[in-house]
Amino acid sequence: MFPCFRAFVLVASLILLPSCQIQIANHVVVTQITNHVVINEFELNPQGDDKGKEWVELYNPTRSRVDLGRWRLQTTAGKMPTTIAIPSGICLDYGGYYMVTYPELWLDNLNEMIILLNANGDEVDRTPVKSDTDGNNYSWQRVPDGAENWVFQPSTPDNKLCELWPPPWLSQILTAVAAAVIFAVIVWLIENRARILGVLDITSSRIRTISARQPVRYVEV
Ligand SMILES: [Ca+2]
Ligand SMILES: [Ca+2]
Ligand SMILES: [Ca+2]
Repeated sequence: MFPCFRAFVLVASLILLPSCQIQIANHVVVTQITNHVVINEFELNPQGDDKGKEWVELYNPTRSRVDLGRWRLQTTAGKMPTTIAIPSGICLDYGGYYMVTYPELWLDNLNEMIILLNANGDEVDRTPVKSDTDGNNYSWQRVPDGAENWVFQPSTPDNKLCELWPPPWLSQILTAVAAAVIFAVIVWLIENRARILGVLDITSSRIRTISARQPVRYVEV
């Protein structure tokens, strides 16, 4: 097959199909997910105390920007499965990552499975059941990113959110400036209401005068 045509087929399959087959090292062929955000990597058992150091990495392999606000992650193992809500304002462009962390213990080291739900509560993705008894920097991860192929290897925590315009800090400044301008206009109108009413009164009387002077025209039919 011609190289250009193969490239066209690859790009078209990434855009149009929910998944596609790609070849990685050692002639291994894996399925690449392309139609929804995935749980891409998770660290169940970091080195030392796990509290506050466990994390889950989300990845967007789709061609669309995805708003993750009010999406949730559910754990399933242990006595107290945990649900973590993603705050509003978090979004991912194509190829974006978001690391979900929690200040308490939330990922069991044994037989853990994590489920990703969207803002409507619909399941978007779930991991296979995995364990991590090593207590080091190894994590479970899709290899390559977004593939249905899970490998336990040195972790690659990534965090790459979409670029919002205007950025949140600029939005806050613009909102504050707009509120100040509106407040100043209202104060000025109140302080100058007498003058404004006088101008309006003079203008309306002049209009009435001009209207009264208009000659009457008769049209013969
Ligand atoms: Ca743990
Ligand atoms: Ca540990
Ligand atoms: Ca990663």
